[in-house]
Amino acid sequence: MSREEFGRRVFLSGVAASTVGLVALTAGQSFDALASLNLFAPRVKGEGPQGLPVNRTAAQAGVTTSAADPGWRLEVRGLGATRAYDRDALAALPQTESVLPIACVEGWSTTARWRGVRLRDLLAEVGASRTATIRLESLQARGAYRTTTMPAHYAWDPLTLVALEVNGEPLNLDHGHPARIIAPGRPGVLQTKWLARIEELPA
Ligand SMILES: Nc1nc2c(c(=O)[nH]1)N[C@H]1C(S)=C(S)[C@@H](COP(=O)(O)O)O[C@H]1N2
Ligand SMILES: [Mo]
Repeated sequence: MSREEFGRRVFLSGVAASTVGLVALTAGQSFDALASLNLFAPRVKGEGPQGLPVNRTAAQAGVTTSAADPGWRLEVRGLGATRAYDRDALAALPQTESVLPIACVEGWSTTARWRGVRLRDLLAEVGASRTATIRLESLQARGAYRTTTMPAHYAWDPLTLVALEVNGEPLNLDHGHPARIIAPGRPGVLQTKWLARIEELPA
């Protein structure tokens, strides 16, 4: 097991353990109890829509029009096949819930309950290789965070989602509507919002 893989397993088991503990402690309470999982106390706890801080708004990213466009499609491009999904098509696929943090280098971390389509399901649909690096691209036209590459072991992790919802509601525009990536063990900067394209890179 590589060092990176080991670190990730430790992280994942930590999430699993804290989730179990949380359920035990908060059975019957609202899920807002997750706010207590904030690791570094954000600038203002729970600040931002849907109980989650926003680092860059849709307006700041210049995507208010493109992200709200009913003609939006998520393009999934494998080396051998391409598919496109509108939001309804994504919502019609099997949905998975992942409880995962956004951990921003600016000094806050907030755990949320995400719901959406497993990235691995979309990759399998276009016949992507299980070892290929994946490129994620945002509607955002400019800026360092508009795109990221994801190693295969994150892309095929069953917790990694193309999220459509957070904390029981459709994603707010500022949190990445219509769809964003949420993956375990990756810094916030790599959790790409306002997804436009998912691409299998050549080996
Ligand atoms: N397209 C895009 N995705 C992005 C960003 C961005 O500026 N543009 N910021 C990243 C950073 S630094 C963080 S911490 C998280 C914050 O997600 P949130 O605003 O939904 O809390 O989004 C990430 N995804
Ligand atoms: Mo961030």
